[in-house]
Amino acid sequence: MSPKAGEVALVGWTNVGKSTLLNRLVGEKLAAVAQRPQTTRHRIMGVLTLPERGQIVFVDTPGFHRPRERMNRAMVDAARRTLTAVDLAILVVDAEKGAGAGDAEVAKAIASSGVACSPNGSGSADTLSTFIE
Ligand SMILES: Nc1nc2c(ncn2[C@@H]2O[C@H](COP(=O)(O)OP(=O)(O)OP(=O)(O)O)[C@@H](O)[C@H]2O)c(=O)[nH]1
Ligand SMILES: [Mg+2]
Repeated sequence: MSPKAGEVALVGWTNVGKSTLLNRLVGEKLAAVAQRPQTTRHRIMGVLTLPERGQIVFVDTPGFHRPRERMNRAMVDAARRTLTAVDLAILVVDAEKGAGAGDAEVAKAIASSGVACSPNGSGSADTLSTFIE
């Protein structure tokens, strides 16, 4: 099989651990991680090379939240736009808090973008509905 490449977006509500996951996946501290929400303001890419198999470009995105300022609207828009430009979206959810209304909002955005989705990196696209209901 020839090597392949694909883009995978890490999307989710703010402060759920998307940037922490990006750093873990690529094994480098690329994205800033902080206790406060809205830490990531732009898309950040990290490349994972799997010898003989291909490359995965992970795209860390600003967290979804209820934007009040113009800059915050731009952050959420950047996350939404990313959904239209990748091969797969991973819906990142805070496992300690469990899924809530914010995660449902993100799940709806993913569903309406039409991109294939993997909630927390596992399961199939039809499990997205479990976050929305
Ligand atoms: N307990 C625990 N804390 C975590 C985990 N992953 C991330 N955190 C913490 O959660 C906080 C937010 O992590 P980030 O990775 O910055 O979250 P984010 O989703 O990128 O946040 P925004 O960019 O602001 O949307 C930080 O204090 C992290 O150390 C985890 O798996 N377990
Ligand atoms: Mg972040």
